[in-house]
Amino acid sequence: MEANATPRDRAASHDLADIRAQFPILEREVNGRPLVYLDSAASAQQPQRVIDRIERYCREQHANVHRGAHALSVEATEAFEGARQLVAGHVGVSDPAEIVFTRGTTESVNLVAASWGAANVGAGDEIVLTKMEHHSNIVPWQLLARRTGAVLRYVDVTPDGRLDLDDYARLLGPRTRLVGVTHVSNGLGTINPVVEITELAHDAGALVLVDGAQAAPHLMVDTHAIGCDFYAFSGHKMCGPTGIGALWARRELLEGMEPYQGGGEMISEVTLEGSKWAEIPHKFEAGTPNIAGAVGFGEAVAFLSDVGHDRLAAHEDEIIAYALERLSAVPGVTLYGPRENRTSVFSFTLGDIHPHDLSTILDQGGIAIRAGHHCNQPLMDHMGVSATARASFYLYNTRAEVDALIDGLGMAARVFGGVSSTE
Ligand code: C6P
Repeated sequence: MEANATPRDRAASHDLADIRAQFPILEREVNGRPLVYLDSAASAQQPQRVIDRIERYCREQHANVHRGAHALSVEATEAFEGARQLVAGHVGVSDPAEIVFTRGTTESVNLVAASWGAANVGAGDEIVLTKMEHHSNIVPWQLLARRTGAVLRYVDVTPDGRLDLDDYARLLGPRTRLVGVTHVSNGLGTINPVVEITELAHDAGALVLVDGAQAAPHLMVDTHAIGCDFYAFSGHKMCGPTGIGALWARRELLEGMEPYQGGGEMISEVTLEGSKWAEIPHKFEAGTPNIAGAVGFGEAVAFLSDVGHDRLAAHEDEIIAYALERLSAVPGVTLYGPRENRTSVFSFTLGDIHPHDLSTILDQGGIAIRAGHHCNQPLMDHMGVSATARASFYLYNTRAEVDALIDGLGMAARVFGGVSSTE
């Protein structure tokens, strides 16, 4: 802590130390150096209480859900359904039946494309996506378009990394059935104006699916305030385990949709001639679900809620401002994405050093970043690069870790004999 730190700075630093202490992985070393984990946009770390909750479930409560009349099955079902309620609350939803547990954002989008899409999208109908979508909000729609003859249209991205809303307005038309948009770009950090986007889509008679994978961990999300129709997100980006996520949709939409997969759990009656479906959300949860994952996901959102949105947001603002200041001052760094209305995910290149080389050098110093196309190939094509380096921060990251990243970039520039700016 700097010598001229104010009492407020000291309180914030104590607070951060308290949060970091809850994440055991942050104590480990990588390549002989303290771990600096700057890859939370790919997968965030889990606090001890999430690890403990999953362990307690496995050790004391494990049984299949919704099936047995025995005590363990009842307890497991309560834990599973309790988690659904917690996850619902995290996105401002009061009816837990509107939350379908999925494997994550990818499966949530596939569910909507396969179920709602098959029933509502035909030849010549249009689906409007954006050039900054993650592959999981593009490929399921391409599959649907191949099956149905629907047409995909993509909203342009401005040079400063925002959606071109004039282009969006132009693309909407009488054939638009659905707009799919990411709430926060995983490649640029841009926070998209999803309320305005939803209003325009609804005026055109289209539904809206918001990909919340990078928003639910950072922003106060209220699906009703957004007004959208579907909201998809993943547990592992918000301090929960992998293999679990959720789809939110309005009750009447879910009730009107056909099941995504068939099997056990999702039926109320099966005869050799046909079947009747279970009530929502079970209609969309065929087979034994990821019970331990759901329980861990519930604990993760309870953890985030205990930390509190104000604390999360204040920390995020501080890290964004500091990282922007320091990264922008590094000779040869090209930073992608907007300066404002963004989250703490920073894509950049350093001169002509390949992002994979950059990430290897940083890894030698214990610094974990991601390098590549980040499942954003159309966005990369649009920006004219094949890959970027990406540092992403979360509630446990410190200013000292921003400094470590900057020092690591200095080291990489020296190893590669200086950098020539690509700008
Ligand atoms: N992005 C990243 O490093 P899954 O894999 O289903 O949990 O989430 C997919 C997904 C969907 N939308 C957005 C905006 C995302 O960022 C992701 C996951 C990770 O950026 C892994 S590619």
